[in-house]
Amino acid sequence: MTDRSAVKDALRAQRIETPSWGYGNSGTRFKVFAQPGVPRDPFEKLADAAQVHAATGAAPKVSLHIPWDKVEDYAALSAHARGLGLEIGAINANVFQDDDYKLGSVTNPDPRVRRKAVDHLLECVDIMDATGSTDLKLWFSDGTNYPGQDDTSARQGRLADALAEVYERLGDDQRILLEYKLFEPAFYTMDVPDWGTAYAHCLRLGPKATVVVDTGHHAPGTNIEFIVAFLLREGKLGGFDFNSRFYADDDLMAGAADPFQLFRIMHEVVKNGGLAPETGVAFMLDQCHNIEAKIPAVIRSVMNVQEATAKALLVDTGALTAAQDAGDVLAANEVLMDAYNTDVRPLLAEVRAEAGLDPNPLAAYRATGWADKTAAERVGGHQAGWGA
Ligand code: LRH
Ligand code: MN
Repeated sequence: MTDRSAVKDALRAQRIETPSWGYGNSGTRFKVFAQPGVPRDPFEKLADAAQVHAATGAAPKVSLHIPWDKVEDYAALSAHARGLGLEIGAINANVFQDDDYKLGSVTNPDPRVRRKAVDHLLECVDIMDATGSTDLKLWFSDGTNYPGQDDTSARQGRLADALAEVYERLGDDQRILLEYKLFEPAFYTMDVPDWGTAYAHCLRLGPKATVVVDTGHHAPGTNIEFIVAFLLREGKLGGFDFNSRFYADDDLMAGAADPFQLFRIMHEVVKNGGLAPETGVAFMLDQCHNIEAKIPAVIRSVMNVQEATAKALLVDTGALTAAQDAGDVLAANEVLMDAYNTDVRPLLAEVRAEAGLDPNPLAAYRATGWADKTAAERVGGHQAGWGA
C-alpha cells in the first residue's frame, strides 16, 4: 500500500488509547519517585490525557484501572472526559493488590476468595455500563512460586469458571480482553502465561472474548509478530498493551527499546487488516514513567506507534508478495527494510499540519506551559499512584 493519500488517511484515522496510570506515580520495588504536578484523582488524570490528545490528535481514549480510578459517580467522570474531548476506554480490573489474593484471585483454592474476585470483575462490568466502555481488560497476577504449591489443572478449571460467569454478564457490545504474562509477580507458574493459554480460554468462552498482547509479557526473543499474525487470522486479537523492554516487563515507552520490533508488529497488523475499525483491535499503551516526565513520555510513545505504523503502511505489498511467491528471500527482506528505513517523520508532520496540529507534538505540549501550571496548582492532597 504505497498510495500516499491512502497512507495519510490511515494515519489520520489511527487512535491510540492511553493508560490513566501512566499519568500517576509508578516505580519499582526499590523506589517510586514522585514528580511535581502529578494528578491526584481520575479527573486530573483525564486532564493530562487531554493534553496528549490536544498535541497528537490521535489519543481520544483513556483506559481506567479499578480501584486506582474509583469514583463515586462514573457517569460524571465519563461526562468530564467528554468535556475534555475524550472517551473512557477499557476498564481494567484489579485482583492483584488485595491480601486475600496472595495465593490467587479467581484461581485461589479458597472459594470465598474466588467469589470476592469474581464480584470485583462483575463490578467492573457495572462500571462499563456507566462509562459506556465496551472493553473489560482482565490481567491476572495469579500463579504459583514453587512446584507442588497448587494443582495447575484445578486452577485452570477455576479460571475457566470465573471467566464463564463474567462472560455471561457482558452486554451485547461488550467484550473481554484477556491478557497473558509469562512471569511476575509469580515466578513458577502464571495461570495465563502465554498467548496459547489465553487463546484457548477465549475460544472456549465465545466471540466476545479476545486476547490482549502486552509487548512486555513474553520470554526474551519471542517472535511477537507471529502471535499477532496468528490471532488476527483467527479474529481473536482484541488489542495491544504497547510498551517496550530490554529485559523483563520494564514497561518503558513503546518503541523506545526496540523500534524494529514495533515496526514488525505493525507490519503484521497492517497486512492482516488490523487497522480497520471493524477488526476491533484496541491500540493501547501500558507504561510506567518512573523517572521521565509523564505527559511528554506518553506523547513520545504515541508518536513512536505512529512512526512504526507509517513505515508499515509504506511497505510495497505488491513487490513483497511477488518476491515471497518467487522465493526471493533477499528481495522480500529488502522490500520490508526499505519501508523500515524510510524516515516517516516528514509524512507525519504533514498529516498533523493538514489536521491543523503542530507538526511537532512535543513542542506543542511544551508551548502550553501545562507542566509548570500543574506543578504550581496541584499542591496538597495525595498524588495518584499504584497504591501498592
Ligand atoms: C500487568 C499489566 C496489566 C495492568 C498492569 C498495569 O503487568 O501489564 O496490563 O493491569 O500492567
Ligand atoms: Mn499490560
